[in-house]
Amino acid sequence: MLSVEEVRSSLERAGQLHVLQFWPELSEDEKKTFLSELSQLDFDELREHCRGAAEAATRSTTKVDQKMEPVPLEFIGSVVKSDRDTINEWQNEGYLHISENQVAVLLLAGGQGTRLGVPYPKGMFNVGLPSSKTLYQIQAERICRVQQLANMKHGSKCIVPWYIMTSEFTLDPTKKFFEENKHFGLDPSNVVMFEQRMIPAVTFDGKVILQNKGKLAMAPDGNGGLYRALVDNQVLEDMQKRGVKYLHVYCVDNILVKMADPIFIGFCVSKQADCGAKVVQKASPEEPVGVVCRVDGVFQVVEYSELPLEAAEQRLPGGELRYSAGNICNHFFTLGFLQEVAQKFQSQLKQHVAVKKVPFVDKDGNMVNPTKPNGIKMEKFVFDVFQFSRRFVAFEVAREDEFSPLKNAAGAPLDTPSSARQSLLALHLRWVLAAGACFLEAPGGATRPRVTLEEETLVVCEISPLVSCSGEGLDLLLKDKMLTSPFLLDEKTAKQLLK
Ligand code: UD2
Repeated sequence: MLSVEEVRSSLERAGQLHVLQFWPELSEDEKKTFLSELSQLDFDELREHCRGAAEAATRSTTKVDQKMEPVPLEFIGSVVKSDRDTINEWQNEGYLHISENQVAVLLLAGGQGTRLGVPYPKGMFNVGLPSSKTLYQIQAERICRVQQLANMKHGSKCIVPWYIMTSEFTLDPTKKFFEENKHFGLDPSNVVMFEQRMIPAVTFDGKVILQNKGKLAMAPDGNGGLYRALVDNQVLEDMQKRGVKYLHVYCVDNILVKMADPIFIGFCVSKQADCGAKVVQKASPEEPVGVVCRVDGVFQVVEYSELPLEAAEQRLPGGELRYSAGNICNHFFTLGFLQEVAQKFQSQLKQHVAVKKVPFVDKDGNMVNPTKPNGIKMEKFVFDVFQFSRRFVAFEVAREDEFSPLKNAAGAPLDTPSSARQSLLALHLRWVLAAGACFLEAPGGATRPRVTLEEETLVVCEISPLVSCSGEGLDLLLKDKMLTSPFLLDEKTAKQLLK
């Protein structure tokens, strides 16, 4: 740890001496904690960061829309438009790589989940399914199942390691939650948590913001902080040691996320891609998803916060949105590509500017909760490495099967706990009906032979990922069965049905 004198002179050189304004007022314990926080800063980097943030605040945003073009069709694969044989080929290829321990999943879970507004990591959220499972448990069980399916197909005993990027906000509670839940049946040595960096929020004139008298206002450096965190924590070395070749990277809040999706992996590998992104058709011009497109001929995602509304609203003669390839934060990378990014490009990633309301202590020592934006948070985005790809592919999937994010608290119009729960229940109901079962008694009491898909919001039907993670195998269990709502198919019920 540095001495306070060393910190003082470094801060002075970085133009940030105000950080120690309240030092004499701090208790011994507070001084110790603050000094330890400050000692970890790289002061040259801090100076650059503050300078860059202040400059970014004055810079007018460069207009991307004139340079944008949609992704040419030949770069988009589609699970929606492909025939069953082609999908099976991709799936078989994916399972082969999984069975050979070449596939890992990587969860981006360092965000603060501000919009959802719960004081714990989003992955611990329970959306109110009959099973009460949290997002983390659902994801863990999907990993178990995908391993099991690969083993059944190939007689292997494979492992899909789960890398979880956390931040200062989420690491401890996430670790504790996994321990308390015995890693949901996974071997703890195959669940690797690592931490991304935090960076200070800065005023418009380039001064670090004090959250209180003895603490900087820090925020995670965006999900593009992944690449630096991979280097900081030697995660790529761990992957290499395990023989991992392909990574499926995803964001924590999509309740429908497929883990190590064999079809997506198989598609990307068969196209010899080093980098890929799943997309869904954007639902509306305003939907808060980035669009996968080309800018100046280079593949990129233009984030929703940076896409001018006029561009988002453009339509083709048939009425479809011109920029319709909605990013769902679900990406494929080869390990080789990530190694190259880590070595050559990681430090060149673009810094995006987010202007935010950052609570702070003013120069008179008063705590202020600003009513209008007062600070800048700089963030990197995970998809900003697409531009370095040698072969990029996009893969279109069906929204109702694969995308329903939990972003907002109950009461918001979209992407809430109830919309996430309903999307999962509706998907499971579709699987059950496709497997040849029917619901005997429709809710409301009437006895009718089957429920129609239009009634799906009334039927509660949940399938444990440990029994089926994409609808597979349900015909064996459920064909011609008469079910009643609520129906929860877990491993125990599955065993009984097989008797
Ligand atoms: C993300 C995508 C957006 C779209 C949307 C779909 C980015 C930059 N944007 O937007 O294009 O696909 O998701 O739901 O990917 N995270 C970290 N560290 C951070 C910040 C975020 O790990 O410093 C994680 C976060 O925990 C979450 C994921 O990144 O799992 C996405 O973050 P978000 O929910 O803030 O992103 P959003 O909805 O603005």
